[in-house]
Amino acid sequence: MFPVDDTPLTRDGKMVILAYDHGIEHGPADFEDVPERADPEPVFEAATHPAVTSFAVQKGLAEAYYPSYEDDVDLLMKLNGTSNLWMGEPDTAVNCSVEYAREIGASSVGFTIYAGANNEIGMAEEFREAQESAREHDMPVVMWGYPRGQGVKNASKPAVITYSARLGLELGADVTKIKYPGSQEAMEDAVRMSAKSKIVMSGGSKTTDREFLEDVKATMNAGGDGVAVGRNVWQRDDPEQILDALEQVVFEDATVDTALSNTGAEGPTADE
Ligand code: FBP
Repeated sequence: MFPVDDTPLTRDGKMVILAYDHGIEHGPADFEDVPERADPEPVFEAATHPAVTSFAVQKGLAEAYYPSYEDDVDLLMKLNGTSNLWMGEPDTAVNCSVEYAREIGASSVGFTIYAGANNEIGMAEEFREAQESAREHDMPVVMWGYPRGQGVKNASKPAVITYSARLGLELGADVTKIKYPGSQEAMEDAVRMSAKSKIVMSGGSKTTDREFLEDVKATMNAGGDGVAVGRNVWQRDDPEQILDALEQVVFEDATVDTALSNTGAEGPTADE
């Protein structure tokens, strides 16, 4: 097994990956409520927070901004991605090679596979090439495990999410990023299925501080290894505050209440 714990992707074997590839995946809609975050600069700044183990972006942002941040930010290059304007079956284009990611300064790479889509086979074959190339360069591989497409009736079903956790292990991902399957028990199943491959929870659309941290805490309690989060950090008014709280929950085993009161990040509860 690749020694992912000895790489900058992890700290004490755990991860807070800050994701900012939404401009390609979702488009300008994700910046509507936070127009200032369409500018990559403040989000690169947020990635310098000590809680963030790696920052996941596409090639264009890395080329344009990473040179100013290479001393303070660890780069996870997302190798594939497709716009929301694409109306076919879920599929994704390979936009960057592992070699070029390394050249720009990435220490790890990320790759989406839409299991259940008509082109699952093509994506898995592209993944093979990237995974083997990453091995040659001693770079960890994070799989964005997002089952969707014709073969998937309900992408939120725990059994489907657990299957994608297993897929990560079987295809040679060091870390598989999965949606939160709805409960700690379901996350325990996913963690069990991923065996030696690590699991991080995908942040999802913006919720309250408490709801988000509760899911992260349940993931850690289930034996998960951290979080890969975008909107729940950079769509907030104060990304630093939620990153302070994440630091406590992921790396210091704090309860959600403790993290919220220590950081002043107490947002409204779900019923308020
Ligand atoms: P979020 O925490 O904002 O969900 O970001 C994680 C992420 O995987 C991004 O890397 C990616 O752009 C997005 O979610 C994909 O989301 P969706 O499942 O809506 O396509």
